[in-house]
Amino acid sequence: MYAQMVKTDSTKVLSLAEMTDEERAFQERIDRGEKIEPTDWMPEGYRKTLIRQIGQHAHSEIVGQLPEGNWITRAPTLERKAILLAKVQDEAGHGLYLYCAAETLGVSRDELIELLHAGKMKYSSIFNYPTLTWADIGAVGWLVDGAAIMNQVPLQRTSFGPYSRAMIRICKEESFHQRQGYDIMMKMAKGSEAQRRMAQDALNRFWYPSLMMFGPSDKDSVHSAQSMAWKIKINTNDELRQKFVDQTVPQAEYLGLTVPDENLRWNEEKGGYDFSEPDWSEFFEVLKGNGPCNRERMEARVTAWEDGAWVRDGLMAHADKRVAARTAAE
Ligand code: FAQ
Repeated sequence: MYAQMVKTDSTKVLSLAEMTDEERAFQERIDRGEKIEPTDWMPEGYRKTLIRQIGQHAHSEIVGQLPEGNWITRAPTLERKAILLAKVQDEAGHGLYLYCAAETLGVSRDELIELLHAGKMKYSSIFNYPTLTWADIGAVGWLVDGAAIMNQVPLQRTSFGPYSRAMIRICKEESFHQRQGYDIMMKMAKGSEAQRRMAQDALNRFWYPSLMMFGPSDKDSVHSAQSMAWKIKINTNDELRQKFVDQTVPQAEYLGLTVPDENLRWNEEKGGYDFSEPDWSEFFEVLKGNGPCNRERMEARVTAWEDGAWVRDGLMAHADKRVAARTAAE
């Protein structure tokens, strides 16, 4: 069952003529902009693709707490500590909404977590990079949450009802996260020379990993064509990456920081920036588990899961007792 869920068959796009009557009726609903709800008929590939994407998204929110959680005890002021704590808690909430959305497709949260821990499901590549200084927390909020919003705003219009509704609240919270990150960057960039250098260094290290968050270039994206036909994805990876660069470069200029790309140029004709691609061999290495923090992140998650077993057991024992008492009373 696990293997079936991991291997999706979403790569081949069928024409309307090649579809069965059920598949055609389903595709026509999508094309009319109708939402698909959990009890509706859906092709197996649609269900599996959603489980893969929503599950990966949920895991990203949970693993994504680690690089920032690392700084809660070291935030420079009480106010910054409270803000960061709230942000990290929000990410836990996002993970939970998303696991719930995935559960409506017939997979349990425990199964998804087991797949993650067994290395059979992914989480976003970005969270395999370390947060070495306080400026990195600014860069994560500004760039990582910025990239996440760019990707997730269109997902509010995704075809699967529970996923699109989860996205509405998540996007509101991500906007606050992005603003708090930019606020940290402003303080650092306009602070002492050492702080400005720290902000520049954070931008240097997080720029290309943030561009990688949108996934491989369109020619290497396995799932985009079918996912877009099903409106599981609304834009291609390259479209969103371009929008992110166009939005972020003026923000870097306002901070007085330099985007670490000597090929970065405004292209009047296309109405956007030309920019260097990330190092895709690094991206695929990170996906294979060879990024700077992959092992550390997985160890932290597995340990947290094992350490929390007594809480889950306690809750279940209590729940079982209540069910037994209710049954006896009936
Ligand atoms: N990292 O064919 P495509 C956040 C994989 S939330 C790891 O283009 P697809 C909040 C992909 O799974 C960030 N793997 O795939 C926060 C596939 O492998 P598979 C997460 C990646 O799905 C902020 C293969 O490469 N957001 O940051 C990545 O059509 C701060 C081929 O790629 C979401 O998950 C990657 N970056 O497009 C939390 C949004 N990119 O499964 C804390 C929803 C690609 O066949 C602090 N997801 N892969 O083995 C999506 O929009 C899509 O899944 C994409 C990838 C765009 C990420």
